[in-house]
Amino acid sequence: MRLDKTLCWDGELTVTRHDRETGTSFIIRLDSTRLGPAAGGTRAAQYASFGEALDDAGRLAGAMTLKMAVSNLPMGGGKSVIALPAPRNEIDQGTWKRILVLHAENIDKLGGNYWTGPDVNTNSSDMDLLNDTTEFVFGRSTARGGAGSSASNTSLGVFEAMKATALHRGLGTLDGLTVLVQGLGAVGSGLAVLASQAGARLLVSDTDSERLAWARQAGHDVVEIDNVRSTPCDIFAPCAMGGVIDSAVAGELPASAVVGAANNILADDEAGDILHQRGVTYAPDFVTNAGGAFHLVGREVLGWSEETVGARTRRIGDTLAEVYSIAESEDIDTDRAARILARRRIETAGTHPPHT
Ligand code: NAD
Ligand code: PPY
Repeated sequence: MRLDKTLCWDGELTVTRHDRETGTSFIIRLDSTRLGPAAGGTRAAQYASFGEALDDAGRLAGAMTLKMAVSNLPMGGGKSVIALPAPRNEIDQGTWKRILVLHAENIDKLGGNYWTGPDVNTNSSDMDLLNDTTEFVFGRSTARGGAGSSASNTSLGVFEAMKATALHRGLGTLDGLTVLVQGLGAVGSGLAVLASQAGARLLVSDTDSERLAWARQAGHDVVEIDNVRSTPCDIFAPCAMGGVIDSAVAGELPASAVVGAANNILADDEAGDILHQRGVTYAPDFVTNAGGAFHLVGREVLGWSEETVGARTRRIGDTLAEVYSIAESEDIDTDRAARILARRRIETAGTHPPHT
């Protein structure tokens, strides 16, 4: 029997459903429950094929496992993908509500083995709606007793990662460095503000002209979408979508370091190695963007105060220092080094039964 690559995924469980009425496909992938129930957000997007959506969910779920482990959070990794029949902004409110109710039913059937949260194209109001049908939801609005948006804490974590990486790379503080932020959404805009306050010169890029208007007003220079990966900068910060650095881009990227919020920044296994060989320091995304997980899991599972969430998020720089030290001593790229650190933590933590 010849097996399709997409189906030879080595995570724990895949759940799929199709809704003929809206033309929507639903995917939930549980990569690992070794450290606790699988957790990870719900991404809503259009995909070229069902296979692509399935692959994306698998890669995103795998990144959640690594993120939780490397961050010492007592959760496993999972992710949901809602493959939409049209762009999100073209879907009317009634259809969107139906889509969320069906998704919530799927989550509920997993009985707490998977907890969702916000991701690209879903927010706290959507989490409130899911919570009408299922309890297994992080990131509801504060009015509904949830932790609310995780974006500002994610920005803080990426900012800490940027400072630690600049120091490690011998660039010093952010003062006077050129930082290129790709994607001025909830996380990227917060990061841009923090980096600018720290004295960085900002270059920014977004497909949404309204977001650029804000940046122009703040005095930041705009880079055309197609020129982002060829524009010289000290630190490149991908904060839009994943897969922005493949081997070809890695071979030419005119930056000294890459530190961003997007999940799965590297498009292939070779890209990390090529950056390493060229002396471009890559801060692994599942380490740098863990501020969102600290916020959601910290507030809603571990009972942390906002201060504790902030303090734990500021320690992302220490975790990165550990990653860079492993990379140097083993002479491997930083993505591999971070995976080693995460796996060590998974292996030493043992197996946790679901719901604990
Ligand atoms: P968002 O949707 O608020 O922002 C994304 C921004 O990127 C938007 O402004 C969009 O217009 C822009 N964009 C899309 N395609 C682009 C392109 N080709 N070039 C330039 N800009 C483009 O999302 P967000 O919450 O800010 O998250 C950003 C990234 O960080 C996502 O990949 C997300 O998975 C990841 N992330 C977010 C969190 C969180 O707490 N929000 C946590 C971890 C990881
Ligand atoms: C992410 O950090 O990529 C997420 O998907 C957000 C999240 C984090 C922890 C639990 C649920 C969702």
